Amino acid sequence: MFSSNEQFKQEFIDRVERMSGKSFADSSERDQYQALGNMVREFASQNWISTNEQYRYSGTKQVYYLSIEFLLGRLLKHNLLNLGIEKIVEESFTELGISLDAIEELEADAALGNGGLGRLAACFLDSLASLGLPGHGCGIRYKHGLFEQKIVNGYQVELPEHWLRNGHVWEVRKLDHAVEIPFWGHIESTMENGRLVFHHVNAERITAVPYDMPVVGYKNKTVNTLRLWNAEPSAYPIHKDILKYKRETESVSEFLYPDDTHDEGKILRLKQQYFLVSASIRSIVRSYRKQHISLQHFHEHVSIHINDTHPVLAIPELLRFLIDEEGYGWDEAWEITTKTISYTNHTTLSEALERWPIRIFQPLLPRIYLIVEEINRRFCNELWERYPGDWKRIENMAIIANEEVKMAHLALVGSHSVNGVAQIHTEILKQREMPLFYEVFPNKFNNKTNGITHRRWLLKSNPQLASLISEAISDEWIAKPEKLELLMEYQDDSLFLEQLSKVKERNKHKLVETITAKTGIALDPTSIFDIQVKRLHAYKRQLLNVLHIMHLYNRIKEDSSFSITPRTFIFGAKASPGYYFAKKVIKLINTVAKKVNEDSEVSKYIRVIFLENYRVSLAEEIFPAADVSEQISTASKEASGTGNMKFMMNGAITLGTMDGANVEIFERVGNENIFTFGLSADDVLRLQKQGGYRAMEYYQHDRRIRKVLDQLVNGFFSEEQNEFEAIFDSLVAHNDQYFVLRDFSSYVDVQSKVNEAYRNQNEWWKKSLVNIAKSGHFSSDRTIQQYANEIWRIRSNSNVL
Ligand code: F58
Repeated sequence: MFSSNEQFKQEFIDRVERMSGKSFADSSERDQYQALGNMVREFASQNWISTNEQYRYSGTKQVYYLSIEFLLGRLLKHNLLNLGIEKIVEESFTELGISLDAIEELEADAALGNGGLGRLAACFLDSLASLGLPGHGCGIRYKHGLFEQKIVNGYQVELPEHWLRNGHVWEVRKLDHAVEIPFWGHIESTMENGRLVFHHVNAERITAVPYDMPVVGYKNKTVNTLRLWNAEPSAYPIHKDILKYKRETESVSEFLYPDDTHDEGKILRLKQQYFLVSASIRSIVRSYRKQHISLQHFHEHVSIHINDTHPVLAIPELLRFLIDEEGYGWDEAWEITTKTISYTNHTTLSEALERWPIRIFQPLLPRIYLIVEEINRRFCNELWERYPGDWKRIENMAIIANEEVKMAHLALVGSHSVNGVAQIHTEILKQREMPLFYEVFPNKFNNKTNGITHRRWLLKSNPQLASLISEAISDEWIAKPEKLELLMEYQDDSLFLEQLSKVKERNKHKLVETITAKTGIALDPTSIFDIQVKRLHAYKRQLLNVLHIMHLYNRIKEDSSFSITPRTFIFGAKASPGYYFAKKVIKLINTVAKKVNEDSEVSKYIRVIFLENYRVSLAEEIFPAADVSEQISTASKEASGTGNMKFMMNGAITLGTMDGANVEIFERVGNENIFTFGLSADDVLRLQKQGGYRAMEYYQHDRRIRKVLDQLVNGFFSEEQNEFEAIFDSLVAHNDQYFVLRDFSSYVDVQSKVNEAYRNQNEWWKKSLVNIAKSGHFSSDRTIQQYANEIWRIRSNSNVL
């Protein structure tokens, strides 16, 4: 389309003027952003249409990835890169005196997710399209994405996020594909031609309107679709109070994770979940129907994947569709459904498994509830035949028990594949968390270790490293990330290692500029950049990191001969708004940061930064600048982690527990290229069974721990005396469920090994190089290819490529 810079510039200028109604000279950066975005989307549209046509005519099997979260971040540069037009745009902009970076800044992050689970979905979409695989996303078009975080006086304050304020150039509203979703009301049944037929009477209907976004594959002409559903009032409301109905309807796609501490919030979340799956299944069937009349072979042409249990109602909804709307009998409908649906589990924390009270579920989704009851009845009967008299086991495995619907049980029973997201996680699911289900369905369980898209997390966000790599081993690694391994040849090439260190230095400078501009705090780019960025959660143990910093502070103060390699500790994390403990940890990090940074003696060695509003676009600046990647979860609790992979790919060294994907990073880079510490997952699980360890003894007998913990409550930080009492209590009074004090000593030791290691620069950059070289395995292309081959059984459509 753009054969030369001249042609691009002319079209761009015309477009800016046509869209803004201003002369190009008078146009604003926003006008330019809008024009560029539109041009790029139109450009992608040609391939979007042809990809859809190819899929339709070839009848190739399609996969739909249903997820309550898609943490996309910005799309402009990503799309330019994947379409292969970033060079022409960059050069033309330079000629026009426009900064592409400044234009990119105008795009709001699409933050329709809160962490790894949502970002994984976004990486998967990129890999599906880039591998030419027919895979599409289905989600919700939340009006407000994840809240914007402000830090006020050290505390997290949440502000509503407005990514749609200026519209979103990448989406296309498809009103003609809207569908109606029923809630509430009641079910009546009649006999018709010898069949029991169910009618949903007096239902309140919500219109689901799709907004489609193109998902552009990397230079391969494939453009898949991310379909996000918007909730709108139905044209035929039965409600008397129209305003109330409108408000309630729109609230369904208003917020990601509404507060569910009360029933109203719970109802809204469940409504969102059914809204997503029902709308998606209707649209999937509609598209399937363009080539097939009967749904008998649906599972041979369609795979539906559910990302965690949030979309698990896809199981009863597909059954309902087949039985109520298509007239299938239960057994046939059940077979089609289970063969269509596969499920990923993302947590070992049993408290995180979703359950819905019947009193909420049944009235909101009366027909779906009847179907879940029937699934449960049949499943319990089967169990009874297999384990006669074993009531306890059946109760533990039932889908409905203790007045609740257990969503994970529904997913395990109603799908043909259940996967964990790292080897250790899958083993824990099989052996410890779901052993009863593993015994019944051993063949359903499988592992798919997570991955990240190397195109966004290396090629786009760290262009200098990408070029250095390509100069050395050619750019073959972009299509085949496992080729990064060729870098191993440069382990002893001191010139290459020197260049690697220079790239890191420049990335650190860039991050320092961003931080200083935001906080006014000057940082030393020659210090070790030690970074922990992730959701704030007790099991991720940001607390262990900050307790260690407090300990370092004490060491520097106590012992004038104590010297360490200067280190900058950087944190970024959002705490869920209702999570009291997590918010206290944020306050503690900020309090310690202030004390450290303002102390001239201590700040010679260490500095602490809490980066406000951690999000995808900020992450893209952070990973390339890291030396040390903090992955310090209590072993057995982090299902996989994906930040660990992003750090590794950018040459940071992992400092971590043997948890989640850290274990597989360890296996690949070897002991000398990673710093591990702490209890193993087996230790933790064994101790937990015995009721934990004695945290109080560690407090009493380790004077380093005692000193730090006392400082939490003795006013040392000149804060209110009881500010950090809850943290102190979690460790001592409540016996430290996350083994923070137990792992403290081991963590201090490994941290001092990091200091030592950094002193030998040549060795350090060698470690860094090995990490980059071994990171290709953690590309989501590998992960997606495994899902495609082993679960979905889809193939790339070679005509599309
Ligand atoms: C994350 N889960 C896991 N959940 O914690 C992480 O280990 C894994 O790498 C990642 O999934 C991808 O598999 C996660 O992000 C959530 O955000 C929950 C969503 C529902 C509300 C509670 C948090």
